[in-house]
Amino acid sequence: MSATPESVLRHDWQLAEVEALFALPFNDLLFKAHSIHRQFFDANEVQVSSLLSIKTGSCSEDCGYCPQSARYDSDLKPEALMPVEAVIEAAEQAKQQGASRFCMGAAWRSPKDRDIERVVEMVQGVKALGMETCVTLGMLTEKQTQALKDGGLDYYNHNLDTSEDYYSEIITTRSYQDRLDTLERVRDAGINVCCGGIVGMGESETDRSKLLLQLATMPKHPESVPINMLVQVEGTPLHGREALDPIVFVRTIAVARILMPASRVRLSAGRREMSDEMQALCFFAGANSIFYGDKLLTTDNPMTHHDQQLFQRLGIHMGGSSYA
Ligand code: SAM
Ligand code: DTB
Ligand code: SF4
Repeated sequence: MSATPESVLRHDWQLAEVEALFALPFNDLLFKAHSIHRQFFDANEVQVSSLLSIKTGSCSEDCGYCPQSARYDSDLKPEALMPVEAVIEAAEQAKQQGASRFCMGAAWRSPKDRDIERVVEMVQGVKALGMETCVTLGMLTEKQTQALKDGGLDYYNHNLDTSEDYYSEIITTRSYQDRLDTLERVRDAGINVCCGGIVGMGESETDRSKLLLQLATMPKHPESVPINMLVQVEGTPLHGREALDPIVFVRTIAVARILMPASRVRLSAGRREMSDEMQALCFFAGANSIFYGDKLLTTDNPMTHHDQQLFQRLGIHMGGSSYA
């Protein structure tokens, strides 16, 4: 992103324009998205991030998709915040596999100040390996955000998940505005923003358009935009939702690429349920980042050797830097 002047990026997208993109014939949409992708990025390069759940389960929130909520019976074993050394060891392994960024996720509504101290030690240890760092810890205060920035954190992940209209159908224990407030704090502190959402939760086409519109009309586009396909976990309220048409998923990636041309669009959760061919279409449509490693936070991801083979078959190379 650093090489792209803000002036070439639009922040004034209108809902009708986004809906018109979604409605384009598939080939026209993909051609447009791919052409834009090539103007901003090496079309054969994909950035890879690995995930680790540093604190698992027992979360007080009621996010309807999430196996880590204490309210649902998802068969998950809760685990306290990990020791720093174990986290660094996991990061080392991810680096050996080829990951350039290490993302640490905690099942918190919001962290306590003493948690932040330990997370900062993790960030420093992972950075010392030469990897980029990302954490996702829930809502932050200004003081906590500053502590993370001072500790050298590169990215903060905080997803909007869906449109403001649909949000209360999925989560009732916090508001859309709470999310926006944390995102603003992160941006103001000078930490790169990783923000996206989940599709396949039963939302409408307009909800998907509104989510992307919300992201693309932020004063600065998020540097990373994860597009997750709902991973359906037994015991969660969203288990059993009708699966999203894969073509609509590819369209969502393409529209994200067009609206936010200089951002990394991440083909995130849900790849295990996708065919190789569908993933190839997503890369053509503008996805240029993935979560890599056998596990997401608590659910399975494709095996690394499978992803390596897929990249080889597609002539894709793993990118080191997250910037264009
Ligand atoms: N507790 C923090 C929070 O919610 O911001 C950080 C961890 S939370 C697990 C990180 C993100 O994972 C969520 O915002 C959501 O977008 C995504 N996520 C969780 N469960 C998912 C699922 N079953 N399928 C797809 N994405 C999911
Ligand atoms: C994001 O957008 N997706 C990741 C990461 N950011 C933190 C999490 C996906 C979680 C999928 C369900 C699980 O494994 O628990
Ligand atoms: Fe908790 Fe985050 Fe899961 Fe929501 S998404 S239940 S806040 S871990």
